[in-house]
Amino acid sequence: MSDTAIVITVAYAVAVVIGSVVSFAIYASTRGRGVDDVDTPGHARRETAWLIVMIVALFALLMATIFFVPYGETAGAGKQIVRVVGVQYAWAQVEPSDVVVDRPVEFWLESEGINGEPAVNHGLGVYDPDGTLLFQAQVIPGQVQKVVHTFTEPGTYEILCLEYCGAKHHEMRSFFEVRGQ
Ligand SMILES: [Cu+2]
Repeated sequence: MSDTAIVITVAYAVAVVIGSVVSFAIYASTRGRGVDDVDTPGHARRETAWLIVMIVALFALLMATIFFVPYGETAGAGKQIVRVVGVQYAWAQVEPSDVVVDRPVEFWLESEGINGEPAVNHGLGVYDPDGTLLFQAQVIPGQVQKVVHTFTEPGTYEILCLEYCGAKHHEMRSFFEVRGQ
């Protein structure tokens, strides 16, 4: 089992336990009570307190994690830059078409319109020589999307389009080489 699968399984199990406990607590607290017995002002105060707790907790979670999102990331010094341009229907440019292992690669992704066709959304999907998807990123007209990846194995890697972009979407197939140091 991969680390990701373990994390997801544990998180899901914890969520199920918490959900069950909360559901049971709600059920138990309402059993055998009439409408007139409900302490409405008390509930309103608790609801407000809970709202404040949730806002503070979610804001703390946002601040603790937002700086770790992979998009817009720069690969730092010694990086290799590969410019990729998606058109209907090809990866018109993948330059340079070879990189070396163990040094971060910063992909600069752009979408362009050619031959009177509009620039449209594409999805860059990079596959290793065994055909396993390594990562993906949206390619969006009018902006340069950046995504960083460090390759560890030499070989021929494949780029496919993962966003349906029109009739010949399936023809968007390109390759690049990852060389040893
Ligand atoms: Cu496509």
